[in-house]
Amino acid sequence: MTQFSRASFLRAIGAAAMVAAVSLPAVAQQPAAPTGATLDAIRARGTLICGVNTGLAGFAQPDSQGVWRGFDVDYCRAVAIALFNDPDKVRFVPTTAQNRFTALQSGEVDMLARNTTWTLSRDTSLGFDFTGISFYDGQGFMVKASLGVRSARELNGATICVQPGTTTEQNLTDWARANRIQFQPVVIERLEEVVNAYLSNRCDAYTTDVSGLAATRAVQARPADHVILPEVISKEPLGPVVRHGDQRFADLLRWIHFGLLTAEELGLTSQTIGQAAGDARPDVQRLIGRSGDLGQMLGVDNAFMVNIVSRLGNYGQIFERNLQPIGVQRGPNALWTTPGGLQYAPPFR
Ligand SMILES: N[C@@H](CCC(=O)N[C@@H](CS)C(=O)NCC(=O)O)C(=O)O
Repeated sequence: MTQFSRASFLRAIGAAAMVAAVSLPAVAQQPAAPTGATLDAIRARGTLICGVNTGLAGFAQPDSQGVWRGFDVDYCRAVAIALFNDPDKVRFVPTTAQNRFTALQSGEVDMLARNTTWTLSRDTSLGFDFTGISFYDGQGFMVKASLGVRSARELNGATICVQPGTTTEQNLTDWARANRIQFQPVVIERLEEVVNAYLSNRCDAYTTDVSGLAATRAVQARPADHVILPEVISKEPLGPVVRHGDQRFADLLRWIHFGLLTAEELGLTSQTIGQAAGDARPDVQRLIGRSGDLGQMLGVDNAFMVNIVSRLGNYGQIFERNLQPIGVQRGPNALWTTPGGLQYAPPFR
């Protein structure tokens, strides 16, 4: 036991009401949606209903005018552009880590564009389809700089704040067991409350996806007072999710993501894609819908990628606009053509 042992455990006992057993999300197995049902429903309604985070800077958060902004938000807007040529034909529904899956299963939302990790059980028994990996992430820990902790290995005996219904909660248990680290979980459902618990020293560390830590740190009065420890203890491939069985909707989301990557790969930006008709490269002609009828194959306008990229930018532009302000680097989310980059789109043809 280290510096954390006694004081930490006493604090944890004080917060006993907040401490729950490590739990799995209360979601049931769900029958698959009929193919095309979601797309038909969205078209009939005239609006996409997108499940997003309750508020994570850079990913999904209403601005001072109440307009939703962020990386995940742009994925929702891209779908609305493909379907309605209008980025505002979206109703954003905030979902917590715990209630996001029931929201999707019950049909309350059409899709999730929300830091949700692709796992086997979510893909199968929860009845979902992950449509790609829009953001490669991993789980980390954040502590107050004043603690002087430099490594997660020093967290033996610590109280650790975590949200339920997450891979975070499961990884934390696995990691602690594998590394023989004792910890006291403080499990709190609402993001704001879990962050407040960390800020008010009810826990020594806060753990979630590193992107979530960066987003939380960026909005603190003094970000430098918080340190993200170097250990990344898991793989968290995040991406948009739909209900199982609705392949036409899943295909559309999948190829929007690949189209955004392809635009970046081809050097087409929000500023240039509108003038790309004269670009003789066959790949460009297909992406902008002047050959190949690829949009039609997805049930949308052949110019859907021009409409999306001209308004939102390509993948790199969406990334930089939303995530540079919170200090997130491209890292593994660089294109595959850059060393260390994992973002790769199959042929857009
Ligand atoms: N990627 C993980 C964690 C996702 C997650 O929900 N993280 C928290 C902390 S960043 C979050 O977004 N909470 C927002 C909320 O519950 O409103 C998962 O899919 O289980």
